[in-house]
Amino acid sequence: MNINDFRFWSGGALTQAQKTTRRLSHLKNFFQDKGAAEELIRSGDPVLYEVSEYEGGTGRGDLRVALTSLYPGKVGREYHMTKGHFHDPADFAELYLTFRGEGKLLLQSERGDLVVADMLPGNLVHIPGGMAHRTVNTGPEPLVFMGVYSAQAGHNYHVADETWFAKIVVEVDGQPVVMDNPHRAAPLH
Ligand code: S6P
Ligand code: ZN
Repeated sequence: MNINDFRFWSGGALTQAQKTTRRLSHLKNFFQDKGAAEELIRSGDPVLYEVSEYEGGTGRGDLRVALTSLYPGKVGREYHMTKGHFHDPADFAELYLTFRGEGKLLLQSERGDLVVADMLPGNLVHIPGGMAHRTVNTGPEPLVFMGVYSAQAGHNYHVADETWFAKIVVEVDGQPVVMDNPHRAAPLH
């Protein structure tokens, strides 16, 4: 199953997706190994993920649905991941449902409190308001998941470099390991 296999019905009609493609060149500041990132960008600039967003109205109480396909691979020893963001306003929650693949969801507050959830087919994860969220694909297949959130939520990407999240997800002896981020900036208090 991939994101193009889904169809969104709203108001009795099929609705077109708004599509976004994220290549490594857009995310090079987020990975630890800048040399590995530059090399991969020079040799083709891989697509890391694609997102299809659907809107069921824009009013108070309306919902938006986003389907993401995060492709497998690594930059250095770090697995492919999304940029990560807070919602704007930050207190809007989200619900993730994984359809395919395997990965980790990092959830981190502005103070630096972090929890990790497993993304596996059938796992529903509640992302409370006030938690930045980043997805990491630790498996050999695309990680395909859906997020449902308020149509009035924007996205705040001030987590935009390799220093913000307290943990990184890397391959060690063929296995995914969640470890402390060696470039972590001092948390805000
Ligand atoms: C939207 C939801 C997802 C992400 C997508 C890409 O609130 O959390 O649709 O936008 O997975 O991640 P990012 O961090 O690049 O927006
Ligand atoms: Zn989100």
